[in-house]
Amino acid sequence: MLSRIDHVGIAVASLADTIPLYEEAFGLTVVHQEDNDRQGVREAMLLVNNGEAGSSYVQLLEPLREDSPVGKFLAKRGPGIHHIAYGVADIDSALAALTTTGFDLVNKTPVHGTAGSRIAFVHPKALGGVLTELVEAVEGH
Ligand code: CMX
Ligand code: CO
Repeated sequence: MLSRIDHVGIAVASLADTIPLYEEAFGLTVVHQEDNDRQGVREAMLLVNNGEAGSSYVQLLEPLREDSPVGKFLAKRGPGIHHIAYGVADIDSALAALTTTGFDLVNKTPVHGTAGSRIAFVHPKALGGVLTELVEAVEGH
């Protein structure tokens, strides 16, 4: 079902303060930045690798609102790893399979993700405390 690790989502208080750390430490560059109002985040995608199965990224997430998932996470736990995201070729069939096997989905149908991708989250309580995102990327991302 999974084709790759698409990204690791990291909660940060400030994109402006954190992006330079990844540039300096690993020479990564921001290849995409957007506000996703529905998710309550301003995000920066830093490319790690373009692989055969698709690309992988570090996703830095700054909250747009205190009552958003990332805003609440920062208040409770501070900055750090927020979620892991796996690439899938067909998110509809992946969600159907998870529903059949009884996993608690945050999104029962896909919602809008980075750069026009279709995404859905599995609840962290269902996967040993790890918030997990599935990503069906747009061709070329
Ligand atoms: N990782 C692991 N556990 C998490 C978590 C995370 N990122 N976020 C919340 N939790 C845990 C909390 O610690 C808490 O556990 P306890 O009950 O043991 O204290 C429990 O989940 C409930 O936490 P909460 O703060 O009350 O949060 P909510 O129930 O309101 O929301 C969740 C939790 C997963 C439904 C919400 O964070 C969500 O909808 N996440 C998916 C959307 C998202 O994260 N969007 C931002 C990223 C966008 C992107 O990647 O593009
Ligand atoms: Co993500």
